[in-house]
Amino acid sequence: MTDHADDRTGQPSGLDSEETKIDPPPGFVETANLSERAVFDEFVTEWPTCWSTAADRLDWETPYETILDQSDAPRYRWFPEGTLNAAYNCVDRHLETRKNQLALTWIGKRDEREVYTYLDLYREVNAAAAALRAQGVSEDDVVTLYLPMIPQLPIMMLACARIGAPHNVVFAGLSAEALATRMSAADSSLLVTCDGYYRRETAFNQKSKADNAQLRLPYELESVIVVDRLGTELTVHLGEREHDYDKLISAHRGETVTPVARQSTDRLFVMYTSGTTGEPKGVEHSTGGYLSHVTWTTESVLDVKPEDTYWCAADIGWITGHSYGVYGPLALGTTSVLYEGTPDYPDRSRVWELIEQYAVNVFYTAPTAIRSFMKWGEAYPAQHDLSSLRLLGTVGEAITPRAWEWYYEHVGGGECPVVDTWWQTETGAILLATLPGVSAMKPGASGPPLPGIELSVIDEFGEPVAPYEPGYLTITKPWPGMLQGLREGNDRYHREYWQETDTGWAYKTGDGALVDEDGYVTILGRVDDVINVQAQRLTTTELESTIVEVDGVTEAAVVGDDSGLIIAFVTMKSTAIDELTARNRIREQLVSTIGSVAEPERIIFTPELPKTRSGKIMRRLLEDIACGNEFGDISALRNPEVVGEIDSTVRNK
Ligand code: 6R9
Repeated sequence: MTDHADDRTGQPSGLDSEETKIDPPPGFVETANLSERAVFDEFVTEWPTCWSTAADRLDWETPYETILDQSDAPRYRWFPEGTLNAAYNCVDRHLETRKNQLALTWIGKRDEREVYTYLDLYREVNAAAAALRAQGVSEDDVVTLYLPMIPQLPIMMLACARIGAPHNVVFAGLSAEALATRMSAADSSLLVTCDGYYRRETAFNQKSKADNAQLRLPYELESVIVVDRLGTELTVHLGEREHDYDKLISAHRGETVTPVARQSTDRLFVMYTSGTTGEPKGVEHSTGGYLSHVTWTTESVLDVKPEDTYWCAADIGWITGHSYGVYGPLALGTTSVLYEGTPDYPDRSRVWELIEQYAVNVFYTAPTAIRSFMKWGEAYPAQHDLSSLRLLGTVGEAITPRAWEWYYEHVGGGECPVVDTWWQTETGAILLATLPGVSAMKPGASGPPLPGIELSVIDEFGEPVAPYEPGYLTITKPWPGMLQGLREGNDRYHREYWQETDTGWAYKTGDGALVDEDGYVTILGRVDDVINVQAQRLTTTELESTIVEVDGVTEAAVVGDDSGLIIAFVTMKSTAIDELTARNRIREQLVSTIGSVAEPERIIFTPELPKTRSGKIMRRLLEDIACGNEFGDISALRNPEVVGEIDSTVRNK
């Protein structure tokens, strides 16, 4: 493999494309699910009919007639007349051919193991669906799931899908306040949570967070179901409308619930993500379009086959865990690995040990994890037999060529394609990636758009920019996995995402990007002020407004460094508390208001924040300081003298 001129900066390149193209390994192409280049042409000439390829991977209760209804654009409706049930597609339809195959392999934090065959999953999902019904849940009621990575989470998601109740999964690490906001915004009065969960040796109390959230809600919950995760028996206090999950499910074991036929455009779930204004947005996903797109990409981009053991390392509380940890693999009838632990516990070999032990074929993770693996060193993967691996995936942020190559060589042994998949909570499924059996890979650039996806990189006036010029990434044709709307309504949906152009509607991704002459896209990061921390999108507004609640703090600016960690720059009143106390209070405030993911790596006190003439904090400059980069143009600064001061404070620590 060639060297990269940009490796010293660690920035993704995508520029020296010719030298860095890597063809798919021939051994891989031979068995790839998709290896015909013609697929690109078909999707162009037969768009949107071509998308029936994806929809036809599902079992429909009522067949669809129309592929795409554009009459109310940009509210697009995919496969509108069709009806189907997502749980039926992920569970029931596999019973005939593979009821004894493993659907889920769960590895708990304390090395517990649990496996579910498709038949086991069928029984559990039915019992859970019957239990939800008995709790009064009807079609279209939103059920909130506030659970860590335990089997009850996918079981409950599928149980909701079975009865047509959209789920609203809230990442278990988020705070009581975050849970309450997401529940009330979704108008959800049913909660499934657990007593607590382990992080390393420590047990965390989840139920008390759920209790606190309830106190903040403007209404009373109809029912709370509590999973016992900590002990052999549930010991937390249960209120009047609170139920022990095990007892509840046991009472319904053996019952079957007919899967509810849902309209293709009916909501399968809602998922909250950060918005530009700091208010979370409730992204709603459809049943038919979403599941079609997710299933097709799991097959053609991640190359998952029914007989595979596949491990998506993302938390289910994130969209990646929904699409590629639960729905995609189960719709294909494969074995999905669910891992509750962290990659360095009990030691730094953990991931490689599990891949070897379970003979994992396809592994999908995020650059932040790959960077940790690199830091720990190649000796760890080298100690394990990773020959079962066939394909590696990455998602969540840009991967540098150096990290890409490390993953390719030291994990994939130079024989597994690496797919750098770009997509968003809103897109539901992958939009940009190389097709591993067809296209060459370019380390540092995500792929070209998938067949059927069209994009345009534009300037601030909406004009397309030249190749290699940075601009705003927009998607110019609808796609089946696209969000169906926002809980906050049509106006916000329009405002946040859509722009009318001469050729129709363009979806604004909020990412900066550049495209090379082969159509490969290099993502340059968010254009709004959102930080990706541990795969959670947090807005700078949300973090900063929390910090300034601490007594004595006057102003705060928050950036992500090049490892995706939060660095907070804070100014204090001169007469205020000492720095150590302030530091502790800021940390406490962030953790209690937003959750442990919001804990900053560093808090830097500075007399002033760098501001533009219009008074906007120059976060990009702070980011450069935090990452140790060269500063760009600082001529727009009102107070350039603070730059050197902040920079030396950062470097002296
Ligand atoms: C799936 C997911 C979306 C944002 C997105 C972009 C960043 C995701 C990426 C990537 C560069 C990739 N992002 N994949 N950036 N290369 N392969 O991550 O959803 O949590 O909604 O985040 O993540 O900035 O706009 P979500």
